[in-house]
Amino acid sequence: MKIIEGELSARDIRVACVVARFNDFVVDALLRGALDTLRRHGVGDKQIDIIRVPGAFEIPMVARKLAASRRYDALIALGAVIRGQTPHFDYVAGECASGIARIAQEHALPIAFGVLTTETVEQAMDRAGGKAGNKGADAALTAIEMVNLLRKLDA
Ligand code: INI
Repeated sequence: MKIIEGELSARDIRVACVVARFNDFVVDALLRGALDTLRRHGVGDKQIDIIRVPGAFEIPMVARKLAASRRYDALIALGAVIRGQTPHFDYVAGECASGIARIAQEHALPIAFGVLTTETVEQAMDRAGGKAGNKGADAALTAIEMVNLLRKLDA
C-alpha cells in the first residue's frame, strides 16, 4: 500500500494572499494567522505577496488573474462574510466560494479557502484567533500541504 500526502515544509514556495478589506477587524486577524503559519514553516517574506480587494465578492476575479500569471504555487483567500450584516450574504458567500473552487480546479492551483461565513460577528471572531482557532492559519497549512502534494503527484 502506498500513501501519498503533502509535507508541511515550505521553503521554496511562492504564495499570494488575497485579502478582503470588508470586516477588516476580523480579516486582519486571519491574515496575521496565515502569515505566522507561513513564516513558521519556512516561507520568507519575499515569497509572499498580499493583494487587497474590497470584499469577498471580488476575491475570485483577482484569484483568476493571479492563477493565470503562474507566478504563485498557491493562493490563500481570506475574508469574512457575516450574515447578520447583509441580505446579500448568500450571494456574496456563494459567489466567493464557488468562484474560488472553479478557479482552483481550472488552473490546478491550490487556493486555500480562508473565508469565514458566519451568522454573527462573535462566531467570526471565535474563528479568527478566538476559541475556535484561526482559520487563516488553517488555510495557510492547507496551501502548503497541497503544494507539496501536487508536486509529489507531478513527480
Ligand atoms: N463583503 C464581505 O467580504 N463580507 C461581508 O460580510 C459583506 N457584506 O456583508 O455585504 C461583503 N460585501 C461586499 C461585497 O463583497 C462586495 O465588495 C460589494 O458587493 C461590491 O462588489
